Amino acid sequence: MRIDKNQVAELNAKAADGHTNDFNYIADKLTAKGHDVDSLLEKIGSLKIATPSWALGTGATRFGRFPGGGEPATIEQKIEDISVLADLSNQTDSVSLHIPWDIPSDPAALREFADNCGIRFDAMNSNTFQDQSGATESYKFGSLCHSDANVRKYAVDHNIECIEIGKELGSNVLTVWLADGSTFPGQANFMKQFDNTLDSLKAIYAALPEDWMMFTEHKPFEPNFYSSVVNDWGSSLSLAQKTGERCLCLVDLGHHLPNTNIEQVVSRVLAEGRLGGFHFNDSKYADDDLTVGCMKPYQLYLIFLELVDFMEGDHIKNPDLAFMIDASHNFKDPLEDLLQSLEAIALSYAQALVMDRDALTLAQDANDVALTQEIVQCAYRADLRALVAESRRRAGKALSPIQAYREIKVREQLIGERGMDSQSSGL
Ligand code: PSV
Ligand code: MN
Repeated sequence: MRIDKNQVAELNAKAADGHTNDFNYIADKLTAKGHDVDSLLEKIGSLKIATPSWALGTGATRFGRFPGGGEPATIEQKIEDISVLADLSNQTDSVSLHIPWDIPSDPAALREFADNCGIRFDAMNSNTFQDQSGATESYKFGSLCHSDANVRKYAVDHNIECIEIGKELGSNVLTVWLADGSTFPGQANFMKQFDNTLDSLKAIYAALPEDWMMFTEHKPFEPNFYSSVVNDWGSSLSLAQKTGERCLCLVDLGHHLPNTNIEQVVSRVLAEGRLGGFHFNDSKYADDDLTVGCMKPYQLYLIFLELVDFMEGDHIKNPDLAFMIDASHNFKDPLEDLLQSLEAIALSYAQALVMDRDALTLAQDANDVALTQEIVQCAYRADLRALVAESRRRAGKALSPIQAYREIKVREQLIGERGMDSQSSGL
């Protein structure tokens, strides 16, 4: 299904008075503080976050799955769902495919289909953590790190296949997340696994087109419980630096041990010019894959403070960043959940944009610790929801995406079209 833009405009018109009051209030306050509100609106509107193809259906834990109906059963339907998000929220206009969960039979036709929906192809994600039916080698004991050269080659070839498909789709990034590691002490040799992984990454990199980037994504544990080959940002950075100039680090917010200072990780990797992008999600315990901003919105804001430092200045030399959501929707309607994530990201970005950087630098230089906290928290506590809503309204998107989604009865229509039992591939 596609959203009727007139319906969005009608809903916006109904909410116009209340919104205008809220927006004028915050716009006046920001203007009084010296901000150019139009430029803020433009920046917020141009922040685009890719939607993962594997998060449009109901996710699961290993204890169960509770589908809500109307799931997209084909890549085309997934792209249609993303166009619904794009019509309501304005923060997403691309899909990130996981191969082979979403292997297109005719990439050129799929590209045309997506183009007609206004959706582009973001990073390609390889999958060397599951054995597919008919596989001639097994990833049970690793992929790029494997002790057997045949398995390593098999995994390298799969990544090269992802690049080949991505070229046809107009993508220009390959994200490599490895489940490789060991579950018992002594099971594997850390150094050999790391060296094998590096050699394999170099082989993939050799097949990377000139205008492509490759991301390595770290994760401390799971599915392996004793060691992961790319366990943290240090290992990721080391691999990236040794692999080649266009190999960068991807930070998934859920892939850190409890209390890790992720914003500092971001700063360090940026300082090396090797930050590729993000997989946004939130968590209480580990890789919970919850809605962005539902648990630690302050952490998300602090991360955006580091990002805005880079995005607004020219003192940090790093390629442009690729933003993506990587979450699993077990209890909410996946599309509503994604709308909430998109909103949380836009809001954190807006808050980071209005933080008074000059005042903070002065307070930091004067070691006025109390004042630094006042300044950082002042922007975080400003209610910028009307600012983000206005940036959407100006782009013809919904003032209140979730409300519009419900009033338009998107899920009901999807269930009508696809039935209750249609199932999405992915997590
Ligand atoms: C692994 O936990 C991960 O974050 C990687 O990005 C995968 O590609 C994705 O989740 C989907 O399993
Ligand atoms: Mn991820």
